[in-house]
Amino acid sequence: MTSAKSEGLRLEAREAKDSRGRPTVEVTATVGGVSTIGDVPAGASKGEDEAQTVPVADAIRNVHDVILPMFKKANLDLATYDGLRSLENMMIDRAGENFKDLGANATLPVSRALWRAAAKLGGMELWQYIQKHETKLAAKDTVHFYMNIFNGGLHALKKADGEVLGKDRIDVQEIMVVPVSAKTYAEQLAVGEKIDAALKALLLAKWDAKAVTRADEAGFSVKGLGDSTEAIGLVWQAVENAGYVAGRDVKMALDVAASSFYDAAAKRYRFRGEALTSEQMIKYLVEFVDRYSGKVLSIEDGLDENDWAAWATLTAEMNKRGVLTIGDDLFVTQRTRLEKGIANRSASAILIKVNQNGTVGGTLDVMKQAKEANMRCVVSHRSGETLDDSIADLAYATGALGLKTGDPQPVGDFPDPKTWVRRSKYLRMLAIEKSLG
Ligand code: 2PG
Ligand code: MG
Repeated sequence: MTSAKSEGLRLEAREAKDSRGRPTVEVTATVGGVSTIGDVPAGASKGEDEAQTVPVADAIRNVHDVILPMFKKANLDLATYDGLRSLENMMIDRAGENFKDLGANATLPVSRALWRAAAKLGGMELWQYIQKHETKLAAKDTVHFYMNIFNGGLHALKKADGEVLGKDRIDVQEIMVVPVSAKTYAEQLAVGEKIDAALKALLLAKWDAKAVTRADEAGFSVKGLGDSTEAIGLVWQAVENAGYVAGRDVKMALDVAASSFYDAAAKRYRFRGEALTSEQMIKYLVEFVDRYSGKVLSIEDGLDENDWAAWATLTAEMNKRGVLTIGDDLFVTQRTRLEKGIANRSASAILIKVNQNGTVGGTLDVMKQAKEANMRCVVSHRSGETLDDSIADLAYATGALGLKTGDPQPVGDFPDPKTWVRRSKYLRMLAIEKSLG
């Protein structure tokens, strides 16, 4: 076998486009006779403490002029787990405070490509490689698909057209269906597709076809339907029309993305045309959960990312009702914010996004930290995605509670596989399942 020492590593970075057509970074790594690709997605509703990015041209330059020479000089063996992790750590140290110097859009594509390369060098799939080396995280639990079929918030709002949240588009960013009685991943995907089709029929029966579109994460949005409560009702109706029993076969999950409509100066949530206090926002969520008792699985970012005290209250209320609270903007997949959240009992679960963290290894470390604190993990895409499907491997290897990666993108509506930035991750889960017989 050719040596996998980083002295002989090649890294080629270039500009690529994400699903919103915005420039992003893609890296090819070549080492020890294998060649792999890694890239980086982008969010629209971002937490303020996410790992920072730099302009794409700077990120590309940082890969070629800073990261690669550093790796060559270190001359570590990528065929060993230590080698991989040491190289990643060097990159983290060099990246500066919260990745501001190198940019997470330089470090993450490199990290992803290296993890894939290391797995390949060991003759393994990425999920197998993670399980082998991260024994504390390895688990066999069923991963639930968090399929976002009704889009709102910043993922649906057309600001340039003067649209207003709560009037033209719903405030809640994501209404997700989670098939809980399906026995296989293939079945989970099929359930999601059926509900997607049922929702489409429902919406087209009520609204003009021109008003019914698909938003950033491929789920539906309706121009002029601004009431989140009404949209939630329609999704339940679609679940039923598709032939499923709410609560038994399918549960609902929301990503409220409350930071995106929180007015920090006034300390009010601009929600459904009103200005709500934290207590009133909690009340809305508690009433929602009570109204659909036994049918709601989790609520993500129900409150603003810095409304720490209210988060603890919300989580206590939801714990009583068996509903998980998930911190996304709250934790930004970072150790220090998660530490604070664990100490304050702010949430019962964490959303995991590799680009919020900056590296794959760093992300796994945060997942370990969450697991040790008995918190669940939901591995997530970003609203601006690529075809990179490695988050499925991450979810599978760790037996995460969920894989949140948008609408199932039924083939009838999405005939071109190049558009399958959401579907490709679900398909990766099916492929893993199939490979295991
Ligand atoms: C979220 C994500 C993904 P964005 O808020 O959870 O659904 O959206 O990537 O825009 O932050
Ligand atoms: Mg979120």
